[in-house]
Amino acid sequence: MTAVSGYRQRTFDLHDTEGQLNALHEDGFALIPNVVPPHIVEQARQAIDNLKPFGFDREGATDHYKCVFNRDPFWLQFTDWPGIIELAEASMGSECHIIGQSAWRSHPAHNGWGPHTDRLFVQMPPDMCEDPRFTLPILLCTAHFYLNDIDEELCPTYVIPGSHKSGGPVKPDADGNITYKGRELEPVICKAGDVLFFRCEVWHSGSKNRSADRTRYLLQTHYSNRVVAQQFSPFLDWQFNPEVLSACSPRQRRLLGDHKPGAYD
Ligand SMILES: O=C(O)CCC(=O)C(=O)O
Repeated sequence: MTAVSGYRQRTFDLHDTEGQLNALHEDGFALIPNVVPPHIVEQARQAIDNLKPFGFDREGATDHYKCVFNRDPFWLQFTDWPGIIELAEASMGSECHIIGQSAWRSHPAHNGWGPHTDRLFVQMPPDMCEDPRFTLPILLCTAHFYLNDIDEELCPTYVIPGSHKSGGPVKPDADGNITYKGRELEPVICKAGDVLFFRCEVWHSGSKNRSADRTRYLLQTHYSNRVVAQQFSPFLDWQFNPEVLSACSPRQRRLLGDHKPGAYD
């Protein structure tokens, strides 16, 4: 763990896979500063500006483009970014793969508020989930690559540390407040190039863009254990882009689904 000033959550060195993995089990997420250098942050923002919507993409106050890895080999680097891929493999297995990759532009009218979990594979009482004899397996995670400095105005992601151990969905109390074990949703304030890697059961939310004229740029790479099916939009009409496939390293091909043959491997 590294103590970096200006962060509200604990942060981890990019290559501290063990510390990050422990954080996924304890807090439900790991915040990792200084992952993507400024020139690649800038290239990614420009590449998002050049995206054209198709299929289930949407544009408006929030522009949301799905499976961008299939549009240009540029995006492949965000599937196996050094340090991040080690955490994906340590948490979801050496045959883990991506189930999607989403690019966002959140303009001033964007309102992403809506506390949720991304997926609950099992539900159980909190005392069972919190029992130290039990470890909730990590099957699905998302890496947020932030492409701006994020402050309270620029739609930070919110998280409740430890809430993946609730064993269930987001549950407001009788007064409508959302807390878990006394902790509230807290904003992840961070820098351009930082990564928030979080598991699917943690209670989290997007939020409003309260700035006058700034747009948040975000890239999400969604990972899962191999047993979780890939969900590539536009689904039935999905076709791999040959230019992207031919640019892949063997590891990137595996992340796109080129696994060892065998249903249980
Ligand atoms: O916009 C954000 O920061 C959060 C996005 C989110 O919650 C999600 O994609 O599940």
